[in-house]
Amino acid sequence: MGKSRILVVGGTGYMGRRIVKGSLAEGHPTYILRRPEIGMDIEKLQVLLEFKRQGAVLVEGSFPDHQSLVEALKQVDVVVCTMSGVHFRTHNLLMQLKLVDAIKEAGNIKRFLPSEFGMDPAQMMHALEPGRVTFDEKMTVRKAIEAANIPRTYISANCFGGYFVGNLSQMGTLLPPKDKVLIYGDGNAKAVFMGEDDIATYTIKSVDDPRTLNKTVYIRPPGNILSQRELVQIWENLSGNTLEKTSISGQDFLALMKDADFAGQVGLGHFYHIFYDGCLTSFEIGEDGEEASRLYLEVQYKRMDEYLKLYL
Ligand code: NDP
Ligand code: GO6
Repeated sequence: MGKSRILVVGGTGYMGRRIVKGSLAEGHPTYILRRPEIGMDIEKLQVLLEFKRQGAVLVEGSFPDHQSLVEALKQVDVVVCTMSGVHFRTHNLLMQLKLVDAIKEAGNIKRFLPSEFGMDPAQMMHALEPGRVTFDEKMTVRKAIEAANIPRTYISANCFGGYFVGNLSQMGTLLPPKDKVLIYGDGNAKAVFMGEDDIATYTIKSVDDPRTLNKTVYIRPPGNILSQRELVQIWENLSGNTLEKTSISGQDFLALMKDADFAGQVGLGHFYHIFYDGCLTSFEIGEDGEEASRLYLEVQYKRMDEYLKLYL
């Protein structure tokens, strides 16, 4: 059996471009949706042209144009969507419903991976407003996929290193603090931190795997299950610099919401669930799930000491 043809939707985005890279690296015939809405976005176009140079096929298609999506889908076997999450009150994730309709009509798609790549939305039924919109929309998309009986895999990738590790999980910055670090509560809730390239590698491995059919793949490798305090300790060891730690109570943390803009409120809610509730590790992976590092033992996933070295 040959490698499936993969269409990446959202291929110029943060996770999408890594998925494209991973797909090409694994030798999958790789297709990227090229949207006419690209307009004058020269950076996006250059990313696409570089992927084309590396062997990807660019296929034109637009969300408002149903038939164009159907035609694009007919050329491939698998669809990985990395549509943007909720950032500025634009409900991008629900645009995937159009993709679901097109997949239904095309009828040839062997596996669909919708845009998830974070916390498992099925575990977030009690999430706080307004951040819960991310999970609600992802669940709406799941319902549509399941109602249409589309073969699928959901990837729960936990915390992207770029947003949660380089900054020692400090909000509003992407770089490590120099003197002081804010610790969430006792700092001992266990989270899961991942290098983005490894998320892409595990994602691509799962697309042709019968073991992941209609399942959620949790990327939760044992070496990357860490508390915020452990993450800070790794950085202190690497940098040789001890940071002053101040703890913020859950109540005080949530009170920050009233002065935050929409995106900030979404972020605060997500951070609260991760670092105070410990929502990434508070459940066992059940019958409907698989853990990625147990499926793909050959992947040498990046540990967070290695990841943080980039920030020295
Ligand atoms: P990006 O914000 O980088 O956007 C990805 C792509 O979405 C864009 O490149 C674009 O595709 C497409 N897109 C945006 N707006 C539209 C639109 N109006 N119509 C059609 N396409 C659109 O996304 P991320 O990579 O940050 O997020 C991908 C997923 O990962 C989301 O589900 C998000 O929730 C999750 N995530 C998880 C994180 C974690 O720590 N676990 C961190 C950040 C995100 P094109 O390339 O075609 O222009
Ligand atoms: C990442 C962020 C970082 C927000 C997920 C505000 C969906 C998920 C781990 O877009 O809101 O500073 O699971 O000030 O399922 C954003 C979101 C993180 C990035 C969380 C995310 C994680 C989305 C910030 C900030 C570094």
